[in-house]
Amino acid sequence: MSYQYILVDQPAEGVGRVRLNRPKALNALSSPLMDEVNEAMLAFNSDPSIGAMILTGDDKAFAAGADIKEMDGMTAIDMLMTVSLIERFEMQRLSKPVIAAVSGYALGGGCEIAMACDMIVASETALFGQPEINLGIIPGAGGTQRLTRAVGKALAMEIMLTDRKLKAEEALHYGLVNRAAPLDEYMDVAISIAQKVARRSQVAIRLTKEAVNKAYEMTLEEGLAFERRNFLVAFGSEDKVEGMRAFIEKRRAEWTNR
Ligand code: DAK
Repeated sequence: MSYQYILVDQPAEGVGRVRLNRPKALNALSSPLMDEVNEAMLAFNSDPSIGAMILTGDDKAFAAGADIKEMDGMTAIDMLMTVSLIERFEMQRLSKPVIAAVSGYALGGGCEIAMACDMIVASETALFGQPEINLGIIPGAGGTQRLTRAVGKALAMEIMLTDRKLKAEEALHYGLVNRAAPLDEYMDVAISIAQKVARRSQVAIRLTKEAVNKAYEMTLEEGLAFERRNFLVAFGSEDKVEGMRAFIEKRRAEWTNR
């Protein structure tokens, strides 16, 4: 499959990577680019040889937001009817974990897509923000919800109402990202985390991801019931039998993802 706005590869066994590739526009998330990301991520999600994915940009920009030049000429109804990734795409809905490797700008829709991933690795140059307020709009792809859950109401308000931007170290401090790493290391860190995920049972990984995401959407009681159900599904898997036998026999487990 050849793409115009993204690069797709497998930097390590079991790891699929999608790189946004519109450097001249700081990887602004145009509809055609979004459609390509959607297609590539869905393809990885249904490829049995892939256990985890990385979504990234380049060193200067993860993504500077939705494409303002595209949105400039659009009406609200155009926006409503546009089948764009930013409107429809939720990394969270993919069954396999997605790690955002963020360097440079992650603004507006860029920040929102990173937050919709399961983990974020930031380079030291990463800058997170929701500057929509400067354009007379508000975040529309999860910013008001995910950022608030991630960093708390007070800071989220400041970021969204005053365009305060968070550097990598601050983002780490406030729990928005998993790791902050030097520019020449952040991708290796992301790949290493993705490999750790990809080496596990895809059955158990999928059930875990699902249950963790429910923590945002359910009461504790409902969430615990959901977790118990997923636990029992995992307990009935062939990988459970293999995992426990491998432990007892002091060998590495050979997962069949069944
Ligand atoms: N869209 C289009 N082009 C962009 C862009 C963007 N978001 N960001 C940068 N570019 C382009 C610039 O126009 C420039 O292009 P040329 O003029 O060279 O043709 C090129 O990238 C380089 O940018 P600059 O010259 O501005 O570079 P600087 O280093 O001086 O500044 C900057 C970098 C990131 C601070 C600056 O470019 C900037 O402020 N960019 C805009 C950031 C921003 O406001 N982002 C939020 C966009 S609004 C929705 C859900 C969500 C959304 C929409 C709909 N629905 C549910 C439907 C999301 C909205 C947003 O993300």
